[in-house]
Amino acid sequence: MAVFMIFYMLVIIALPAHGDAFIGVNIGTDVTNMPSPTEVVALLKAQGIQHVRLYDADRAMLRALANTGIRVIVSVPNDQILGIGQSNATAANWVARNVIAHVPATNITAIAVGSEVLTSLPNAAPVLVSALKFIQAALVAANLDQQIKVSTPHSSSVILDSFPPSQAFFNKTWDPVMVPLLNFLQSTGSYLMLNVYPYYDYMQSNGVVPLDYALFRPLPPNKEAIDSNTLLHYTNVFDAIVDAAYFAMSYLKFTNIPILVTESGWPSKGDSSEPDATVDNANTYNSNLIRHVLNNSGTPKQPGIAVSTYIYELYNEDLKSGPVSENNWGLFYASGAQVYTLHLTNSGTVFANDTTNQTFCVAKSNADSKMLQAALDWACGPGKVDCSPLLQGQSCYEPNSVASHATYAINSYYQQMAKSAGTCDFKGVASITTTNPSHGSCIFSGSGGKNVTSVNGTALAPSTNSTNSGCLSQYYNGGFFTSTVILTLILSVVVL
Ligand SMILES: *[C@@H]1O[C@H](CO)[C@@H](O)[C@H](O)[C@H]1NC(C)=O
Ligand SMILES: *[C@@H]1O[C@H](CO)[C@@H](O)[C@H](O)[C@H]1NC(C)=O
Ligand SMILES: *[C@@H]1O[C@H](CO)[C@@H](O)[C@H](O)[C@H]1NC(C)=O
Ligand SMILES: *[C@@H]1O[C@H](CO)[C@@H](O)[C@H](O)[C@H]1NC(C)=O
Ligand SMILES: *[C@@H]1O[C@H](CO)[C@@H](O)[C@H](O)[C@H]1NC(C)=O
Ligand SMILES: *[C@@H]1O[C@H](CO)[C@@H](O)[C@H](O)[C@H]1NC(C)=O
Ligand SMILES: *[C@@H]1O[C@H](CO)[C@@H](O)[C@H](O)[C@H]1NC(C)=O
Ligand SMILES: *[C@@H]1O[C@H](CO)[C@@H](O)[C@H](O)[C@H]1NC(C)=O
Ligand SMILES: CC(=O)N[C@H]1CO[C@H](CO)[C@@H](O)[C@@H]1O
Repeated sequence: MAVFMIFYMLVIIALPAHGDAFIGVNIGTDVTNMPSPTEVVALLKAQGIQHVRLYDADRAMLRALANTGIRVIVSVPNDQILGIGQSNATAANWVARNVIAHVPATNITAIAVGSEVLTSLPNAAPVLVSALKFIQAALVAANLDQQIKVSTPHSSSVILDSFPPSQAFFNKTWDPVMVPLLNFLQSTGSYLMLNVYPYYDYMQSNGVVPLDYALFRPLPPNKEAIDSNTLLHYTNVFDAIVDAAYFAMSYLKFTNIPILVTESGWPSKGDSSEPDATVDNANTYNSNLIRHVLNNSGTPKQPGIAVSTYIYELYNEDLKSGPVSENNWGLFYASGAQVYTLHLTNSGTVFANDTTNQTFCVAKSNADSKMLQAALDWACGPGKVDCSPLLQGQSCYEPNSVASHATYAINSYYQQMAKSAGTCDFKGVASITTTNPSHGSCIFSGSGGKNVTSVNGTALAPSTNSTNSGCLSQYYNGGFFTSTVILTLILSVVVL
């Protein structure tokens, strides 16, 4: 046991920590009304998506992604692998046209050479490693090999006997490719790209894999899967598959190659033979997956080692053939509308549009306007709310009424105080609502989970007992506002 522990610790130490795990999204384009690259990028920005994988290296898309800060994996489509794997000149051309032409404006971080080549295009397998090496050589020549990694995404079906994970190994048929490939990934500091689909494991298991286990839902302790060789507990299928890949690599004596999950997801709709392809399950899987990845907990075998993951996928691809589920893996329709709203409140910065628990503090409709004025002045003064959007010409000036301005200010205060109890009262003129009061370009704090100003103010909002009546009306003046904000602000501090 002691020997085992030491070995185990060495394995952990050997794996380079690649910083925090992130969530990315795959962008498939088999869509009837595929949005323009500009529209795609607008959606990515609105959703806070910072990492994407393309299935090709589309020029217009790469241009639209320029100067956005979004990190991009480009792909060599499967039908170009034979050519690239047989000619270093072809590979160098591909890199020049599809990579060198776009960096550094477009932040290309990796090249995925093909997609599930071993299982979907086995006749290209003999040249797969050559293709990776030729592309790597072209990156080295351009001095881009430090910032751009080269790898190739695998189907998890290349891993056999994947439960218990400690007994997993790669299908030996592919050892002649896998061994040089892992050597390449190790020597270039790249990662194993793996597509992880608990949905298919669940579907193919004929009831052996519980749905909750596939969906990251809590299991009763007696149903938790335990690897009897390592005594590691598995609470979800995703971790078990990733660990099976780590074990399959160590079986071939590779212990320091990180894993990047290039695809994972759940379909929201299926035909009659796919009863678990539902909106609820898709939402549960993807929401839990995102939380799990961003929590940085790693896997039972490699705790704390980031397993960054790209969700499959951004859009529903209605043009894909196959069962109905093939057209329903997306988070969005081509229109940009959500297929479902992920349950992600407060869990991170991507997909920040969960409105499930969103609450706002607003002025009551029958509130006395003097009391509202007092609340407004208090929030913008001692409450330390940034009320500049209420100034004339700014986004929340219109409608220029005391009720509207007070609502903006007291809501900002409420969000700033992390919605804690008692911070939405203001002598009884305020109340909590779930309706987002944002209008036009006036975005209320707390909408979309974004722009929630950090808690800096230490003053407490006037409650039922406050005697502060507020006398300065710098944020509402019935239309006679003059630009003496700074002066009045100073005055208000002195007066209060
Ligand atoms: C998500 O929120 C952003 C603002 O944070 C907004 O621009 C975007 O339209 C929202 N997306 C959806 C689908 O509601
Ligand atoms: C291709 O490989 C040959 C032989 O190794 C080498 O001489 C040549 O420079 C390479 N060409 C490119 C474009 O990398
Ligand atoms: C590109 O992405 C890498 C990896 O996330 C990051 O370290 C780098 O700062 C980015 N470069 C630019 C110019 O944004
Ligand atoms: C291993 O891969 C070969 C080639 O794709 C395939 O024919 C065979 O069925 C696989 N073995 C298993 C056990 O899946
Ligand atoms: C988050 O990580 C911590 C330890 O890193 C772990 O105890 C906790 O269970 C994780 N939470 C989730 C939701 O995975
Ligand atoms: C919403 O709030 C309830 C009660 O506080 C909590 O149990 C639930 O997890 C929250 N939902 C989300 C999506 O955050
Ligand atoms: C919070 O206060 C600190 C120290 O006073 C200041 O540096 C920081 O900028 C403030 N943050 C915000 C969002 O106002
Ligand atoms: C309000 O006044 C009552 C009675 O004077 C007192 O018991 C209570 O603590 C006060 N509440 C606050 C928030 O000051
Ligand atoms: C939606 C929205 O209002 N976003 C804003 C959040 O805050 C940042 C910086 O404070 C702005 O740049 C965004 O426009």
